[in-house]
Amino acid sequence: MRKPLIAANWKMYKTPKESLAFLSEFLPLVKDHTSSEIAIFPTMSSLGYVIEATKGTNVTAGAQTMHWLNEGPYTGQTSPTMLESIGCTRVLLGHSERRIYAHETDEMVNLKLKAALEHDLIPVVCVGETLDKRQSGLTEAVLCWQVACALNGVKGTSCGQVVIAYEPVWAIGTGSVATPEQANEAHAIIRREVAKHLGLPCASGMRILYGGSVKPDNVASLMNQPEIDGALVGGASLHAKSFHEIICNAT
Ligand code: G2H
Repeated sequence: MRKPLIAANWKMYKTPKESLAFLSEFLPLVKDHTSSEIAIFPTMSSLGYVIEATKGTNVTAGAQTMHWLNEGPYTGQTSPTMLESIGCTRVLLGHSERRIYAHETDEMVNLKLKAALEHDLIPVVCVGETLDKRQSGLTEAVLCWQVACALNGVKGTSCGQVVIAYEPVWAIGTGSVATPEQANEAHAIIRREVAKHLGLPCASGMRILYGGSVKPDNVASLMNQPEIDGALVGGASLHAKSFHEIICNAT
């Protein structure tokens, strides 16, 4: 049985003060929630504050990206060791906005995934096709390629914590959500590919989240699909009430 994970990706929104204001409204709303795991990925400047404020609660926090090395002359980067040192337990990898604007490649995502596993950071690896690729009938090829690259050299024995997020690029922040059936089909493709690399037990235990214009009114139909194990929520996670509503409607 895969426990759902509902995660907020705050992208480049919220100062530390705004992040803490969100939490003071949000934490009481979800304090008795047990049917899914809840995670928040704030900006790097808010991460330490969010980790401190969520200690001892049912909400965990993670970074939106990281480098794969522990230290070095890489201006602007944060390492896995540094994340570990502030009590960070999760990291988002390969989000399409990182792939597009920071030129993150499949090879980098793979290095980051292996580094995350070495440091006991629970990775959420994002994959997804562009509209162009979908319209050219290449959705399956893109997803299998991205999953295969990300998992290259990862052992089935260390995959227990890996989460994958399917985020069709054409559905991100656009309001055009994938239909539940489209999403389910993509998740099934991803799970089959994971099984090829890491074995069936690992694939059937792995959580695959859907991301892309998730809202309080569409999350239930997505979560009703057998292959969908949670959601990665951007815009609708920025307000405590709507993120709480998503969490309630998801399970
Ligand atoms: C996809 C998603 C969160 P939004 O990027 O990762 O954002 O829900 O705003 O489409």
